[in-house]
Amino acid sequence: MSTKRQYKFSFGPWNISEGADPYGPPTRPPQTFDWKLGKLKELGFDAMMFHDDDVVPDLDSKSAEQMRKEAKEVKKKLDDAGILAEIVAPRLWFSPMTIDGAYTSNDAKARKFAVDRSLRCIDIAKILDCDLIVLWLAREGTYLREAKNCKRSMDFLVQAMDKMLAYDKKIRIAIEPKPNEPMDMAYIPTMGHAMAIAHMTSDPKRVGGLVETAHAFLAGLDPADEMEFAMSFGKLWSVHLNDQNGLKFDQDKPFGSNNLRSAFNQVRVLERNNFGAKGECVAFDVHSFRATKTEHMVDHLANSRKTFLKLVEKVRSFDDAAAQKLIADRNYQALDQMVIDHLLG
Ligand code: XLS
Ligand code: MG
Repeated sequence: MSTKRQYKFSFGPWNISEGADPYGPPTRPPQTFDWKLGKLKELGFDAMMFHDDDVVPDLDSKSAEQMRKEAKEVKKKLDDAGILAEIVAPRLWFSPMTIDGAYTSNDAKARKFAVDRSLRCIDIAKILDCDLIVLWLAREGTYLREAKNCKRSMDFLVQAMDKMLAYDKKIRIAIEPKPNEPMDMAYIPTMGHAMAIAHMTSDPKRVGGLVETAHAFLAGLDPADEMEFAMSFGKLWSVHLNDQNGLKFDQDKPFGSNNLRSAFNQVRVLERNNFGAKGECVAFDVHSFRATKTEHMVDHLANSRKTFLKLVEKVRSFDDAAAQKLIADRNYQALDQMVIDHLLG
């Protein structure tokens, strides 16, 4: 294994899941936070990503003092394990307040709830020594476009982010685009939309992006291009690597499980843009298959990391000079076969 630049890896407590889906109950027993943290360390990961209520369960029912107490307890566990908190995301999609949207709800009370909850998320992040807030805009969209007004929704999103940027001068926001699910049509579906709205905020240099492989596929886009587009702005601040088999519900399959050529190109763009050099983590936002047995319930994380590292070696051993000669000769058939041969070799 090359000893060149190393990557830092991350996953969230929700990535060790019990296998329930909309059509059936759990197939595996729930595990404790301590068990999951122990497994994260055992598997050679460096950081954990969080929703705010992964740190402080039932957050909306907790006082500021209780929230701080519980967040400090988690921080101590992370410190004792030598594990970083990579990101904290406000989980705005469960509350009855956000049934019709959070930041872009038609109801001003819901919009206020969403911002207030996001400021508490920032409080939690600060206690975990984390400066990166991820906004996956789960409920920002519509079931029918006539119910909302896109320009008004963009104004609401900018206002919400401006309140977060004003609340704490160090915090950064990474928008995680997704074109749908749970909404029929989401706002901010791609990295292009995320970069555009970032430039409408009061402090654009503190608003960047996070690309999730499956979300790019769901938008009919190439995840590697979405990543390199964000990196062309210097604004790819995390990635959620996983995989997806076609345009259906977000499968969060293990990295490389379906689209190995795409996985190779995702790693290739991260490599050539020195992703991670400023502390960015490679996170695997993956789930076990529902049929996975309890004794194998973290293997999808170990496998995703193993596949990533094998592809790093494939990228580093790819004959770029030979590829450049074929490109100069516009011999793309040979280039195509060269990549295939390299991946199969
Ligand atoms: C869902 C998102 C979610 C965020 C964190 O599709 O990927 O997992 O990354 O809430
Ligand atoms: Mg994700």
